[in-house]
Amino acid sequence: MTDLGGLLGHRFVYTYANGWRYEMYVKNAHTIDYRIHSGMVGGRWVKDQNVDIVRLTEGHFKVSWTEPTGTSVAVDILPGLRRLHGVIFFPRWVEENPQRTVLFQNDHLERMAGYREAGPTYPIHVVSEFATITWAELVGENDETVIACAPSELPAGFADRTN
Ligand code: FER
Repeated sequence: MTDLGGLLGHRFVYTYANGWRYEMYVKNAHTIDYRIHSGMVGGRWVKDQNVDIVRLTEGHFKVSWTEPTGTSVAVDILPGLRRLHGVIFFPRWVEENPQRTVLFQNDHLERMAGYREAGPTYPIHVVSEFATITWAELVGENDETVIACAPSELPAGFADRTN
C-alpha cells in the first residue's frame, strides 16, 4: 500500500458540502502546500506543511497532519471519483478568532506558536464534511510555482469544473 502515484504531484481544488473551498498541492510524499479560498478561515495559505500520507486501497488516499496553530486535519482523497472527505479539529481559540490564522502562515510561525500556547484549546471544534473535487491535475512534485500567491488570485475556472 505504498504506491502514492495517483496522488503525488497533484493539485486538487475542492468544495466542501458546507461551501468551504480549499486547494491542496501534494508536493511530495511528506509535504503539502495549500490555499483556503473560502470558509471560516478563507484567505489563509501555507507552504511546506509536513503531513502523513497513506494509500488505503486502489484510488483511496489519506493525508493527515497537525498545523502550527494546533488545528489537526485528516483528509480522505478519492481522485478517480472526484470525491473527498475531510475532518478538521479546530482548537477553541481558532473557532473564537478565526481571522488570526488568515495569512501566509510561513511568515508568522512564531505568532501562531504563541496563540497555540495561549489557547484555549478545548473544547475542540470538529468539522466533518464531504467535498467534491472540482479540479484535479498532475503538475509534478516539488514545484514552488504551484502555490505561490494568496488565494484571492485563483483563476476563476479552477473552481467550476465538476467532471
Ligand atoms: C483541508 C481542510 C483543512 C485542508 C486544509 C485544512 C489543504 C487546514 C485548516 C487550517 O489550518 O485552518 O482540506 O486542505
